[in-house]
Amino acid sequence: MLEQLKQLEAQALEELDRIDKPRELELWRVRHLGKKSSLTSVLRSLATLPLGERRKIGAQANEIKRALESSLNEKEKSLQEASFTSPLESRWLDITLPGRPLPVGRLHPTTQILQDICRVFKNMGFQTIEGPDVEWDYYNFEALNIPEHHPARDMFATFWIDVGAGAKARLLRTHTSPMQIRLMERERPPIRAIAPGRVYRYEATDATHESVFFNVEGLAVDKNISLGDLKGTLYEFCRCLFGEDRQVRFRCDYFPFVEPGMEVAIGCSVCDGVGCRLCGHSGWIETAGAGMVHPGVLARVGIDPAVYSGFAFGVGVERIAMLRYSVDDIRLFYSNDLRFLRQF
Ligand code: 2NM
Repeated sequence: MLEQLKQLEAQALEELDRIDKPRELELWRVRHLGKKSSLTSVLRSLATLPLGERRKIGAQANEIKRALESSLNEKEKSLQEASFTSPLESRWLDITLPGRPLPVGRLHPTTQILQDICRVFKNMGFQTIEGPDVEWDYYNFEALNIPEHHPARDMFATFWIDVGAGAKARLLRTHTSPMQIRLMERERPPIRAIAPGRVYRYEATDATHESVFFNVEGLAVDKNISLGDLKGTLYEFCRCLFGEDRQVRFRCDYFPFVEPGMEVAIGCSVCDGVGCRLCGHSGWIETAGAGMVHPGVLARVGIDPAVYSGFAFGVGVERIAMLRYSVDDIRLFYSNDLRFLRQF
C-alpha cells in the first residue's frame, strides 16, 4: 500500500512538471486530488484497515496530499509569472524604428488667400470688420442705393429668408458692404476698412461662379479721396499678391453704390494673356469691382458728400486664389476632394 502511494505521488509530480498551460492545472487537480482520485479513495478506505496500518498509511497519504497541494500552488504561481514575462521576451519593440507619419491638417486655400489679402490691406492701414451672414434688406440693398424694384437688384440674385417684406426683410448677404454701411453709421471719417466674409448668390454654378463664396470689400472715406487713390491702392494690392509683372486693367463698369464705377481685371496667370478656359479666352480675369462711393450712400449715413468723398471695392477671394494657384474651376475649392486640397 505504501509502495502504491509513493508511485502515485511520483506519477502525479511528473505529470505536473510537464504542464505548461494554466488551464491544464485544474484537470490535473481533479485527476490527482479530486473526489474520484486514487489518493482520495485510499484516504476513504482507511476506516476499513486495522488500527496500526491505518495510522501509518493515513499519515503517509495525508503527507502526500499536502505535498501535491503545495506543488500545485507553486506551479500555479510560476505559470502566472511566465505569462507576464514571456511576451516581453518573445516580442521585440524596436524603439529605433521611425514613427508612423500622422496626417497633418492645413488651412483651406481660400482661408490662406483670405489671410493674405487681409494682411496686404492691414499693412496699408485698413481695419478689418466682420458681421452677420443674414442681413436686412435695408443694409444689403436700400442703404447701398438699390431701392425695392430697382433693376440693379437683378445684379444680385438673392437667397431670401423673408419674402416681400420691404426694408425689414431678411436675406443672405450678396456682398459684405452692409458692414461698411454699419461702420459709416457709427464712425466719422477718416475711415479705412475692409470687410471679409462669406456671401451668397442664387445662381447656377460654372467654372468661375459659385453660389457661396468669399468677398473682401474695402472702403476709404476722407477729405480729398480721389479715383487716383483707389487705383493706387488696387495696384499696390495686385503687386503684393501677384508680383510686379502681372498686368492690371481698369475699365468702366456700373454698380449702383458707386459713381464712377469700374471693373478691375488682371492678366490671366494660366495662359499669360493668350486665352484659356479660366479667362474665357480673353486673357484677362475680372478680380474686383470698384468705384467712388455714391454721394447718396454717404448722405444716407450722415456723411456730408460735399465735404467727404470715398472709394470702395469688392474682391472675389476664390478668383484671387484661382489666379495665384492657376486653378481653372472654382468648384474645386468646395468639392472636398483631398487630392486637390492636399496641394496647398
Ligand atoms: C464692389 C464694387 C464697388 C462697395 C461699395 C461699398 C460701400 F459700402 F461703401 F458703399 N462697399 N463696397 C463696392 C463698390 C463693392 O464690389 C464688387
